[in-house]
Amino acid sequence: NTMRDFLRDLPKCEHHLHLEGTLEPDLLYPLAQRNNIELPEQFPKTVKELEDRYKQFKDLQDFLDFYYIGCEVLLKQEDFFDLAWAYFKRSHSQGLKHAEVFFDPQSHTSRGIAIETVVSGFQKACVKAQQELHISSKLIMCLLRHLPVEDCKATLESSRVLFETQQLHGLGLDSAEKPFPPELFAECYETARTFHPDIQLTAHAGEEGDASYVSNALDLLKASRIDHGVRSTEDPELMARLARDKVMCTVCPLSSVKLQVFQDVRELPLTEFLNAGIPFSLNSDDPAYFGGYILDNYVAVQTRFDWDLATWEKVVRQSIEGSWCDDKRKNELQ
Ligand code: ES4
Ligand code: ZN
Repeated sequence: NTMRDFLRDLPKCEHHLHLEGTLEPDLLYPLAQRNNIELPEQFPKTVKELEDRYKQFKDLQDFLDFYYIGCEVLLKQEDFFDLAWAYFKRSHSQGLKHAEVFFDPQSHTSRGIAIETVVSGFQKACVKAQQELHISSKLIMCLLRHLPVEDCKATLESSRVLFETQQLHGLGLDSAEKPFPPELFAECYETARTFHPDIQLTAHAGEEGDASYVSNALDLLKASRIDHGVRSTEDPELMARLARDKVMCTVCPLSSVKLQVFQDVRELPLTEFLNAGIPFSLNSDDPAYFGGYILDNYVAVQTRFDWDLATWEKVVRQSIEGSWCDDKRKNELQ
């Protein structure tokens, strides 16, 4: 298949990937067994039943209900390592070169797991991915916006040293977007900016929430990147701002269809972003839940948009340019 081969060979960067969202059903059950975790009564009993349930989600919350149950099978440093290593191996076969990946410490610390256990497991996988697969990576800690802000502040304090020592590079904001707007987390982001001069800030906005969520993430959180951002098209002034300030939107094609933000990949505002000069990248979000890793997302886009070589070169160049790695690494990626 020449289209898939062409897209596989592009040097791909991923900027919107939840490590907990890479938990495949065929790893979920063995981990539950290995850790003696009892899944809820109504939870599907087999890999096949679970895969069937993942074929469609009603909305973001319907997906999140499964995602947080999945998190419960992760306990030990090795579990976090195994999860991330499986992601890197699989994505390497799809042409991934650089990954900036999210994780949700509160999904684990709420169960009595130390944040250091989570981070050290993920970190080991990142080191191995660099050494054996030549994939560079950065860890982005996300705050869960549906939890009390006080809980988020405590999590932030517990992560201070991890940012100071640059084991963590970025802060993000995820989980149910509505009714938890960016303004609730302005103080958290302000605190995070004191952790390290090079800390990078992003936030999920404009997926469920309207364009004002995107504007407020820029104004009040001082985010330099927006995760999803697809509803920015509703506000022409915001579109002009995203282009002028080169704010990258991390678009997730298969995710947005699975969560019924759009009925088809064709409806994603990629042509609008290209015409407006807004940089974006294409990402897999939660590949174990949404039916595809990074290359599958590239293929889904090409099947609908039929871009020419020059457009793909531009999209690839912008995803490298918008990455949070140094210029030396960006040059290697070209
Ligand atoms: C997520 Cl798709 C999405 N949106 C918001 N929060 C999330 N956490 C994991 N996947
Ligand atoms: Zn996401």
